[in-house]
Amino acid sequence: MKSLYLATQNAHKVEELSALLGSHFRIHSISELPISEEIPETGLTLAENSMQKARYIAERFGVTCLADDSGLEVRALGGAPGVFSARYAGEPKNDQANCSKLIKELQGVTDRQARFVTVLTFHEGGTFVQFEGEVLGTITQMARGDQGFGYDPLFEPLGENRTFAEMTMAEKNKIAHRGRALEKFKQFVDETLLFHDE
Ligand code: ITT
Repeated sequence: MKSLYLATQNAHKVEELSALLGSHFRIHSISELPISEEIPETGLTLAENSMQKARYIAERFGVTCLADDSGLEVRALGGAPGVFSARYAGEPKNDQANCSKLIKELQGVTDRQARFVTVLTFHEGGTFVQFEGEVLGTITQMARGDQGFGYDPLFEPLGENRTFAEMTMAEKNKIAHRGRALEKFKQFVDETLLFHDE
């Protein structure tokens, strides 16, 4: 089975990605690599940042890796926080402060439509390929639930009356942005048969 490094410093992403990829790869976290600094993210789009994270790890350590850049886009806020989702309330990254800011920004706003988007970058031997996944939903008036991470307590996917934070990881993974992008990646892996011999 081929080794795959997850080019993320977010433990929740590692958990979600590992749960869905474990049968395809021997999964490694980059906490196993000698890296203490934050991986730079200076792009203006999710695709750029995802690529930047994958290249940073692939080029420094010569490993096959998968990076994830994700964001929440809120229609009434013109797509914000978007690519700035992790630091919406400023430095240092803080999920609770981000959620509080979002609730405040949407006070009295009736259009609550939003979407989560993930761009995955698979980097191997100097080449790369990207996969996108999205999920549509609405932003609730108040935080609900204690599962997941980030904006999960405020996001109710379309057709559901629970937020992502009120679902198990398996329930969220089935319908969420990251799970959908991963399904495309797994299909690519199966179709290209690149990894079946190792
Ligand atoms: P890495 O860059 O190390 O992967 P990060 O947390 O900084 O970790 P991003 O740059 O992709 O990741 O930031 C995305 C932010 O969007 C993240 O911090 C959360 O606030 C939010 N987010 C992403 N996916 C989410 C999800 O599935 N549920 C809730 N919030 C999510």
